[in-house]
Amino acid sequence: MTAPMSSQGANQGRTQVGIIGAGPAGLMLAHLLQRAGIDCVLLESRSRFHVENRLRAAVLEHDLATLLRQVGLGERMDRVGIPQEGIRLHAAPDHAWRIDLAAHTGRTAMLWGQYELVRDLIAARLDAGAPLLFNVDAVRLDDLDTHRPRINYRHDGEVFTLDCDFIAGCDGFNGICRAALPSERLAMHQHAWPFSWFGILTEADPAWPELVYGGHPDGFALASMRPPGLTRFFFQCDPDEDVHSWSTDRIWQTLHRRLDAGGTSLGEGHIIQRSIIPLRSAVTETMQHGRLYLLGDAAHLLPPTGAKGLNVAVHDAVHFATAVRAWYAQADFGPMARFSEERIEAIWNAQRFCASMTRLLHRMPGEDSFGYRLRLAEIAYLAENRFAARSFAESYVGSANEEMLEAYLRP
Ligand code: RFL
Ligand code: PHB
Repeated sequence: MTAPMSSQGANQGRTQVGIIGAGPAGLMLAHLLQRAGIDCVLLESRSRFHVENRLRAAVLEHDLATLLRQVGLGERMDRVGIPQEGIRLHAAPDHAWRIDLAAHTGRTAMLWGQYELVRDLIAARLDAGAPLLFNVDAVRLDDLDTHRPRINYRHDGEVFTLDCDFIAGCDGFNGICRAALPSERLAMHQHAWPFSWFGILTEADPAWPELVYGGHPDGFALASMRPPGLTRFFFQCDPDEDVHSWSTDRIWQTLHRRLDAGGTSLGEGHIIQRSIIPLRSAVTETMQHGRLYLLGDAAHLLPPTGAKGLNVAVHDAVHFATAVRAWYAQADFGPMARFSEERIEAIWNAQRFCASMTRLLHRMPGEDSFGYRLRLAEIAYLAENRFAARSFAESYVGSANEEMLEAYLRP
């Protein structure tokens, strides 16, 4: 596809919403705006292959799975995705609990790989003939506090400009958009956790039909899955660990020790991919400057223990699309003006949940036997006390978003 242009001149284009970054936030925003008849151009710095094969997240909240069905993205998810009616908590080798998400909330989570969602969104956009440019680098944003903010980008060695009504910065944590906010308007609250995750993808059938979160005295571990028949494991490791210094035997020994419980042992298989993932939390306040809005990881990071990063990114997109619609349909700027404040409140709630799960299940450096027994008592209380389990289940499957989704879906 060639770069969008208009009569304004060679290498100069115009759109209503310029979107930088084709991750879940940017792609979902483009999909929702397109459905509402609002014109947008999506610019992505990486190749289509790269974006469609990034492993990343997998757990979708109940409402987001519902939304995907309602906006024409549910068919493959319902055929191939794995609904999660419960999750398991292990404190191997003696303790294994299950939290029944469906019984506590009447709702379920959906295990649907982020790359699958991204593939469906890209296919829908390209099938509709809507502009989505890969291998393009947004390099500079201009005139953000005017009515005509502009994106300057490079494509095939040439420089282009795109005039917009609004710019959505969906370019992840290392993109250019957050840096375009004036530093005096920006507060960054961030925390680097003192451990990382070692992640592998393996050709092994999952031993458990549901996600297993392990809180072992040695440290955290997690068994997840990717259909068909792949298992995704993670375990806590030191932050300065080298992925190559772990032999295959040592990886499996660590996983067995931290996850096997209740007489069940995880299945081993050929390891297709291995990586080390640092755990970081961050919240950017504010998420807006002039006509630039930050969405998804561009504005916040959550430790993956609570499985909220993808969900929060897609909620940002739904919320922003609703606000943009109100602007074009009713000239009502209220929702745009409230976007940052409303999202930041929701993001801190997601941070609360992810941080509490991270503290509960990971071994802090220097933890003694008292510290571990206290964590074990907390894990047991969470799993066995029905009020605690219900509160956990509500946060995990997602709550309090129904009104917003209804507002979006209302014609
Ligand atoms: P993304 O996905 O990082 O996409 C940003 C896109 O912007 C592009 N880009 C640019 N494009 C044009 N010009 C520039 N100058 C650009 N600079 C960057 C990038 O190439 C990229 O394509 O951000 P987005 O859309 O905000 O999505 C966020 C999610 O990807 C992220 O929050 C989740 O993956 C986090 N996460 C999880 N979230 C969940 O909700 N549930 C989970 O189960 C879950 N598990 C996880 C996770 C993240 C993980 N890692 C790898 C940190 C598990 C892991 C291991
Ligand atoms: C995953 O399958 O990638 C996954 C699942 C649950 C999490 C984090 C990652 O909390």
